[in-house]
Amino acid sequence: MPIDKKFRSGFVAIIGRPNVGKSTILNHLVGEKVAVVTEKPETTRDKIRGILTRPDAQVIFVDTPGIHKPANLLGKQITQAAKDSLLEVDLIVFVLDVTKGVTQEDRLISGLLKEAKKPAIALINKVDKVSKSLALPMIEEAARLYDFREIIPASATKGDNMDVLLKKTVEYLPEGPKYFPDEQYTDRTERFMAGEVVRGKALELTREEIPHSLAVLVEEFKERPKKKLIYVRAIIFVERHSQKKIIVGHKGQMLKAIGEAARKEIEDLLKKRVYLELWVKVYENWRKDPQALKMLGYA
Ligand SMILES: Nc1nc2c(ncn2[C@@H]2O[C@H](COP(=O)(O)OP(=O)(O)OP(=O)(O)O)[C@@H](O)[C@H]2O)c(=O)[nH]1
Ligand SMILES: [Mg+2]
Repeated sequence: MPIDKKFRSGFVAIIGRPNVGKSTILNHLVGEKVAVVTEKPETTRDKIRGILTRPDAQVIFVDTPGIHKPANLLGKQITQAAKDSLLEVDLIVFVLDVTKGVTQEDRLISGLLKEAKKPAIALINKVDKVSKSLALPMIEEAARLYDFREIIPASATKGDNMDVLLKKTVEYLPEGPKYFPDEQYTDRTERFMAGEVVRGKALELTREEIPHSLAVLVEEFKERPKKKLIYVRAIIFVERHSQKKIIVGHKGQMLKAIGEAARKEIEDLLKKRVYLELWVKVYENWRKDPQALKMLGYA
């Protein structure tokens, strides 16, 4: 390696429709569970930065909410957040789902790419689910959407071609400074991450009934050095009483399961012991309420 090798750095937005695997890709590249992944669309609601630092480069990946036709104020605000992120990055990774083909929403997003006029890589994800003969025509179709620098078929869950994505990403970044210290892997606070884990577990464990009416507010996040643990109190908001009943479950079993799974994952993430207290509250139509969105950090 030449001694004067340049240090490259920059911001890379990961965009795409809901559920194509953006957060899975982020987590894989950064090597930590930075963003919540579930099998349900519209899991990610905030821009979340995941940071990868190597001797020769620092890449700040920006995971974004899936871009879709918004059905309410929450949807509008999160789609807008994804669109805004295109303006502040050096490179865009546009993720498509090979099992769905190129959809109407993908075309809408390629329109945003044309407006942003930024270098972009297309990542055709989930190729582990189809035969090669299906992936090839998808690459050709994707090539017609935008003048991509690269089109990479990949599987984020299997890790296939994630190394290629990273290699190409670094190649397209400019020379630049180290923006974050070596050990930092996200710009989000531990408090925020704890809330996200709770939301993820509640989504995961309750299946279809609840989908998007869930929000989590971390009311208290306190280190208790004497007891060597972190005390977390969080409220799970739902929109209706019937949903509250599902979250609490028969004799509180569901809430207990959510709490236990979330506590374990928060402990893994923060590498500290955690005491987690969960409450469930009904907040009617919070997704249409500007004040609620503000309180929950979505505005
Ligand atoms: N088979 C397969 N499944 C994948 C792959 N990548 C992601 N998934 C699954 O797809 C689902 C959605 O993944 P996410 O990473 O949450 O997708 P997302 O694009 O961040 O979704 P939103 O946040 O809702 O926009 C999860 O069940 C993942 O496990 C892949 O390469 N192959
Ligand atoms: Mg996501």
